[in-house]
Amino acid sequence: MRERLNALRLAALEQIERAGEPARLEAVRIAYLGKKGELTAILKQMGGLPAEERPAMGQLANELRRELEEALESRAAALNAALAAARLREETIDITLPGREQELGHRHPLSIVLDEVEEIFLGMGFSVVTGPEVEWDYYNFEALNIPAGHPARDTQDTFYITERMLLRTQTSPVQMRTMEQRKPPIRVIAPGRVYRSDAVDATHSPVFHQIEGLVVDEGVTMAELKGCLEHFAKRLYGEDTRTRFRPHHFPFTEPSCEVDISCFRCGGGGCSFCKGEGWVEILGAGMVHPKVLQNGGIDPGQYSGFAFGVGLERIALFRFEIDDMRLLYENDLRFLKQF
Ligand code: 2U9
Repeated sequence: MRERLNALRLAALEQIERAGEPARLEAVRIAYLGKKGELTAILKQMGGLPAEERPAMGQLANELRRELEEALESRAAALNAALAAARLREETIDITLPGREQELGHRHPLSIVLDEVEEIFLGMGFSVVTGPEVEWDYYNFEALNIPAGHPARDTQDTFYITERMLLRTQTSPVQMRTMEQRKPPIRVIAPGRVYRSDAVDATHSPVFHQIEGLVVDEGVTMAELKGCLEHFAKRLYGEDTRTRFRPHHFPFTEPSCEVDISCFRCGGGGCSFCKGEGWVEILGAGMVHPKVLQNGGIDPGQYSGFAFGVGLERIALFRFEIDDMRLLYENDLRFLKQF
């Protein structure tokens, strides 16, 4: 029995030392010390020994069990330490590496100009209103004094969805809806995307942005229109900017005008930008047509109003002296980073 115990000791210690992972080590423990393990089996045979040999063999077997338990424990500790060291090595962070630079984005030139324009009108007591881009023919045309057969309704100019539904060609339907919903005094601006069936070139795009304004109250005259838009032009282009109101025609306003400002490039002396004129056009405006007030549920006998429309792209091109509208839509970062 002494030889069997010795042979078992050598074999077990070697297997413990060779076990390269905790699961393998546990298998070795079960093979020797488990309920059906080899050492357990020997201990069970102890009863068959002559009585005088039993105490010495019993002591030997118990010492071997303790030795194997200790060997298993120290091997387990060594394996766990090696695993922990490997994980530490794997998860090491090199804090001496240079950091990755976070690029900070910024606003698009159109958003910059939109914010500026909104700020100017908010300062004059206007509030911002918005509405749907898919509109009824009624709000986009009919209510605005543009009846069936009017050239603006041509499918060459307008994207129709059905016979009665379209992509709005101006933000005016938002003001139409505002008049239906609110009583005067009304003082609103309506910024947003509008759609026209145009081919893309340096000054045209099938999608562009407008800001329209509407003021309705008792006793509103052309003088208020002029004062308001003069203030707007000076705030946007500088206090030295002069304005010029030229007669014009729009179906929804009467009288109507176009507003020019003194050229911001040459100060009005004439240059290639203003084609020698000294003036550049920035917006259209007029006194709201009585029929349009009526369509909005407002009595033109009691109230009057003025309205205006600004093309946001045009303002942005002037403001940043850009000569091609396509640059605003191409999302070329080399261009956009300049603002
Ligand atoms: C209501 C009544 C009147 C809005 C107006 C203009 C003049 C105008 C153009 C500017 C450049 C469009 O983007 S553009 O091509 N707009 O000249 N817009 S008056 O008049 C309204 C609007 C709504 C209820």
